[in-house]
Formats: sequence, C-alpha cells, structure tokens
Amino acid sequence: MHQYMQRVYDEVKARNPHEKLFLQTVEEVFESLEPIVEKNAELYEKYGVLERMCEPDRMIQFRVTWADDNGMPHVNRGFRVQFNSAIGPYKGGLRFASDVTLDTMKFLGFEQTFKNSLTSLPLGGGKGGSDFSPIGKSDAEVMRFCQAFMTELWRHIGPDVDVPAGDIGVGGREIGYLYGQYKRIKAVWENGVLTGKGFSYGGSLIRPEATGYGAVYYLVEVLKHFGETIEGKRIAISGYGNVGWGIMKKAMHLGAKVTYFAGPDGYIHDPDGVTGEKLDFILEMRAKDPMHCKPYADKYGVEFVPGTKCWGVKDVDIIMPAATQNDVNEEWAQKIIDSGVKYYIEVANMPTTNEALAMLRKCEHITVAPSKAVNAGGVATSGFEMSQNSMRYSWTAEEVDERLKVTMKNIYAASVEAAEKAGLGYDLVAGGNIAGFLRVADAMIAQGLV
Ligand code: 2IT
Repeated sequence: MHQYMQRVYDEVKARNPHEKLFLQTVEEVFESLEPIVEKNAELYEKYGVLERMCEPDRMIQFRVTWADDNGMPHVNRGFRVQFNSAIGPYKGGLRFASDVTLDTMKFLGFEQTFKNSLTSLPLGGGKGGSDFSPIGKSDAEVMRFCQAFMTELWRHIGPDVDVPAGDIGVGGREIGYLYGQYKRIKAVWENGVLTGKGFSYGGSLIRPEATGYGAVYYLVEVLKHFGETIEGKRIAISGYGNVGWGIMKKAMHLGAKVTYFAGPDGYIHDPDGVTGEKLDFILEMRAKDPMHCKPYADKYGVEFVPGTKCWGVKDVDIIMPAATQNDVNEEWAQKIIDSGVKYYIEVANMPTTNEALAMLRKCEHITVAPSKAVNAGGVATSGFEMSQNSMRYSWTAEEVDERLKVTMKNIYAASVEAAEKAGLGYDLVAGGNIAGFLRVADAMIAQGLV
C-alpha cells in the first residue's frame, strides 16, 4: 500500500478496532484506489481526502422504546450514519435486522457514498436502521416500532438534508408507517424525505424492482463485452427479497432464467426457471414466512436441498449473490471456481469476503462485477423518485425503466474507462471503486477542509 494510504488505514484500524465489516470495506476500497492515490498522493494528502472519507460526518444513535401486542416494553437501538455529503444530501437505506450494529451501518454508509457517486446523481452517502427485526411481529407492532423510530429520527432528516429508504427488513409497509409519523410530527407535506414510498403518495414506479432490474442491465453489458447475450442464460442467486425477485422478473423478460435460488432454510432448483405465476407465488411465500423457501418446492414439485447454499452448482452460467454480506467465503469461492462458471456478479452489499473476492478476481475463467456498481440501480431510482417529488409529477414506468437502463450502461462504461485509465485493463471491481471515488474526492477538495 502507498504510505499515505497505509497511514490512514492504520489510523482507521486503531480508531475502530472492533468494526470488522467497516474495516473490511475500507481495505477493499483502498486496495483498488492504489494506482490513483499513487499518482495524486500529494494533493489527496494536502486535503486529507482519505482520512475524511473514512470518518462519517456524524453518527446518530438513539433508543427506540415500543410496546408489543401484550403491552410488554421493548428497547431497540436506532442508528443513522451520515457519512459523506460532498455531492448531495445523505442518501441510503434503513436496515431493520437483528444483527444490525453500528459496524453494519458504517460499512453500508461507506459503500453507499461510492455507489451513489457512480449513479452520477447528486446523492451523498448515508445509512441507518435498527437491531429490530419485523420478522414474526404483527402489523400493529411494526407500525408502533416505525412510529417510535421516526419520533427520534425526524429531526435529523429532510428532503434536502438526508433521505432514507428501505433495505433488508424495510419495504413499502415500513416506509409508509415511517412517512406517516414524519408527516404527523412536522405537519408538512415533504414526501421527498423518504424514497421507496407507495405510488399513491409519491413513490416511483419501478422502484421496488429497480435494484434487480439494474443488476440485470449491468449484466447485459458485461455479457456484451464477451460477445454474448443474456438469452438462454441460467442464473443462480441467493435471496428472493425485492432484489432477487427483480432479477427473476427482468431475466424472464430478456429470455434468461433463474434456475436456482437460496433462502435461509436451503436452496431450490427449478430447471424451468422462476417465471410467470411463480413470481407471484414468491411474493406470497415471502409475505407469509420470509425464513423458508421450501414451500416453493412443495408447490411446484421441484428439488429443495435443505441447510446449504447453491454456490458451486455446475449447470448455471451466472452467479448473483443477492442476499446479504459475506455470503461467499473462501470455501464457497473455491466451489464456484471449480464449477467452471464464468460470471460472478455481486448484487447484495459486500456479499463476498475480501479473501474470497481475491480468489475469484484471480481466477482466469471468471469475470467479477462489484456490488457497488451492480446494485446502484436501486438508489438511482430513489434519486428519480426524489426528482419526481421535487417536480410534483410522476413519470410512467417506461420512462423510469429507460432512465434506469441508461444509468446502468453509464455506470458500466465509467467503470471500464476508469480501470483502463488507471492502467488496470478490464477490471470492473477496481474501475467501479475508482470512478465512484474520483467524483467524491474532487468535490471534497473543491469545498476545502470541512
Ligand atoms: O443499498 C442500497 O443501495 C439501498 N438499500 C437503497 C438505498 C436507497 O436510498 O434507495
């Protein structure tokens, strides 16, 4: 590592010794930035660019007290990490999951800054959430939790300040309850304060599908580079939430199919692909019980393999981890390499451990695409939702979808160009990190030491 980067990395490590996820992403990004920092070290050092990028603008933590349906009190922890506002208001999702800690929020907020920059929209980086999980809670409990959460959060956010959205555990229902409470407290119509809203009160068409659609649009560009098309391709994914579901749907539109998908209880193998009415069944199954995908196998008479992941299966062309962080470790990476699959397209935020990522990138028969670029269609469409709210207007599904497609093509092209310029050849991982970094760094330098 360049000595300036090494110094900053050592400081970050000393300051955050227990934050494994945050240190993992900082290390991954720094490794990619090496050639760029090497060239401009003096300038970046003079403006403290790297050390400022690794320390959030501010971090808000609060207690969320709510009562369950039996009147029993519960205390959860709420977070909002406002990471970087060099290029726009803080923007990023809220994650409600039992394993959420400040470390999770910092890793996600750091990644969000680079991802949002890649969209070329005016969006800074932020992330928030709680260690509350909506799984197994009643609708009334989720509503009371969301209201209690927003009663603390509202004073820190706003359409020009910080604009949260959904992530794991936060979908349309939660965003609705959060917005209702924000509006009640502020007594103004500021629907640009949250994205991922329902269409009836200012949500954007295509937002629920956008992350998955965007990932497939990005994939199409990668295939094009190798003279291939998506038609007839078989895809294995993990996760079947909004993101996985969007991948299944767009793959179907474009003549490909998801033939494997994994959930918390094991994986499904459906050689005909998840298409047609099966897509609606996925939604139903998830709403009833998000912890089990076995009912899909029971309903359609296909194979279910309990207690394991589908990484390493031989009869697919593309792998897309779309569940959560560190889904693929060294052991799974080896299985993926041995399977002979050619495309490893990250979709979830940081789905690969750094060690596994290094193995996959080194493997000559595999092309790796990084999640910061691949999943950026979600937040880009949130940016479109903000634009529509500002205009007090809404675009048709076709208009939004077209903008999403163009955005994904641009992100891909910018990544390829950034890697080539840095002398790295065709390297989508480094190219994505570099392209995202350059815009934020430029804005931070222009705005001085703040
Ligand atoms: O990880 C992500 O990019 C999201 N969860 C979406 C963020 C957003 O503001 O739409």
